[in-house]
Amino acid sequence: MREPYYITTAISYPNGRPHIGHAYEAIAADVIARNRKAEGYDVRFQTGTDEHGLKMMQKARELGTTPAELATEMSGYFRDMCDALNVGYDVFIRTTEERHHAATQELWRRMEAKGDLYLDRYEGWYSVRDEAYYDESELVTGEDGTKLSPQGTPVEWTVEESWFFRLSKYQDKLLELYASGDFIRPESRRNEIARFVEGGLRDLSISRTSFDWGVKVPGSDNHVMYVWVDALTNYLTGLGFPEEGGDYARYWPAALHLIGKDIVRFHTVYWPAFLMSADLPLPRQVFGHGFLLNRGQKESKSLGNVTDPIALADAFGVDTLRYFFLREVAFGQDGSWSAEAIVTRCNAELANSFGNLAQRSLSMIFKNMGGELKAGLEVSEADAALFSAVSEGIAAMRKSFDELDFSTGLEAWMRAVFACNQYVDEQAPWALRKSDPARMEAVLMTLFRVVRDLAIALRPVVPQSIDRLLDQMGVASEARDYDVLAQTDWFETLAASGFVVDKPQGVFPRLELPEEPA
Ligand code: ME8
Repeated sequence: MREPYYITTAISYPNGRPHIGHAYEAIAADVIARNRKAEGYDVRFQTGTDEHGLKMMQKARELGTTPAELATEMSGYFRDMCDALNVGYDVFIRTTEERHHAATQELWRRMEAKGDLYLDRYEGWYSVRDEAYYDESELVTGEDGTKLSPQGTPVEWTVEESWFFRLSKYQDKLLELYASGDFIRPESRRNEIARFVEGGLRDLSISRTSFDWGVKVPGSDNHVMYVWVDALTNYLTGLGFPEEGGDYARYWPAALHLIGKDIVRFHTVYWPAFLMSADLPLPRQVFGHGFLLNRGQKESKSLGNVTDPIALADAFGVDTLRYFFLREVAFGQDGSWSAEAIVTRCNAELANSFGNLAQRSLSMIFKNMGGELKAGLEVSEADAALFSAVSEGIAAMRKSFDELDFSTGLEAWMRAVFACNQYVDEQAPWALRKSDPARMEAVLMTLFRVVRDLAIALRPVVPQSIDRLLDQMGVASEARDYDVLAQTDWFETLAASGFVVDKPQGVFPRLELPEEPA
C-alpha cells in the first residue's frame, strides 16, 4: 500500500482576485505534490478560500455587496487560477461550506471539553487588516507617530466580551515540539517562533461579538469564532472530520502545510496548540516560504504594479512560469521576478539547453535513422560516463526536491543537461553519419535514453511540456514516475515495440520580451 502524503496550501482570502504570491504558493505546492506522486506516494492536495472575518465584511461593504456573494465570485477566480496554472488539487475547500462549520464547531467542543476555553473580556490592540491582536510591545510607530502592527498595519484599541483559549498552558509542549524535529522550516523561521514562544504566551481571544460573519460558537449564539480558528480547521474539514474514518484516517496528520512567512505564527503556535487541546495528531511539518516581489518591490494597488498571474502565464507560458519560480527563488527566502528575468532564465535553460538537446537528439534520430530505435549497441566509455553523470545529477536533484530545496535541485538537473550538451559536441554525431554510422547510432541512442530520464525528473515542474516530449518519445503515460528511472530494459522493450520517432516538435519555445506598453 502506498504511503499517504497530505499537502495543503494556505486558504486565500477571496477579498480580491488572486495575485502573484497566491500563484507562487499554489505552483510550489503543486510541484511538491507531483514530485511525491512520482516518488510513489498516495498524495492528497488541498487548497481553497478563507471566506469569513472582518476583512471580508468590510470589503463587501465597500463594494456594495454581501460577503457571501463576494466570496463566491472571488473564490471562483482562485479556482480558475489553479486550472490555468495546471495546479492539480484534489480538494478545493470554501470555509462557508456547511461541513466546515460542523467541523470547526466540533473542534471547538473538544477544546471546551478539555477545559481550555473560558469567557472573559478582551481589550487590546487589534489590527483589522491582519485580523489579529498584538501586544503593546510588538507595536511599531508609523511615520506620522501612529501605532502600527509589526506588519505595518493600523491597530485600534478594542474592548469586547470574548471566549479565550488557554494558549499559555501549551508553551512548554510547543517548545518541545519545535526542539524535537523539523516541525517548522526553514530553520530561520523555527528560531524566530521559538524565541517568540520562549518569551511567554498569553491566552488567545478566539471569539468576536462585534460582527456575525463567521462560524457560530456552540452554545453562545452571539459569538462567532475568531477567523483563524475557523481558517486553520479547513485542513481537517477537507478530510471529512469529525468523521474519523475514511479520508481523515487515511491522510491525517498532514505531511506538510505550505504557507507564506507572514502566517507562520498562526500555523506553528495556535494550530498545534488547538490540536493538542483537542487530542488530535499534529501535522508533521509547516514550511514558511518567502514572498515574491516584483523587481524587488511588494506588489500593491498604490504602486500600480499588481500582476494578474493568469495574464503572466498567458504571456510566457504556464510551464515557463512554473520553472522560473522554482529555479529562481531559493525556497524559503524572498524572491523577485521581472519579465526580463523570466525570459533570460527560461531561454537559457529550458529552450537553449534542455529543449535544444531534446530537439536535436530526436531530429537526428528521425533524419539519420528513419526514427527507428536500436537496442544492443556497444556502450563506449564516454556513453557510460554520461549515463553516470545524468543519474548522479538526477539523484542529487531528487534529494534536494525531497528537502524542498528546488533551486539547488534544478541546478543539479541543469548540470546533467550541460553534461549531455557537452557530450553531443564532443561526439559530434552529425560528423559520424558517413565516417562511422554504427557509432552515430550508439550516440543517438545514448541521447535518447538520457533525455527520457532528464524529462521524467523535470516532469513535476513542467508537466505539460514534458508530457508532450515524452509522447513524442513513445514513453507510455503510465511509465512516467521515478520508478522507471531504475528500469534497465525499458529501452530494449520500446525499441522492440516498433515505435518510430516522428519529426519532432520543440516543446520549449524561445521567448521574446513583450513590447513595453506605450
Ligand atoms: O493569509 N508572495 O490569506 P492570503 C508569496 N487566509 N506568497 C504570498 C504573497 C507574496 N507576495 N502574499 C501572500 C491568508 N502570500 C489567510 C490564510 S490559512 C489557514 C489562512 C501567501 O490570501 C501568504 O503568505 O492573505 C499565504 O500563505 C497565502 O499567500 C494566502 O494569503
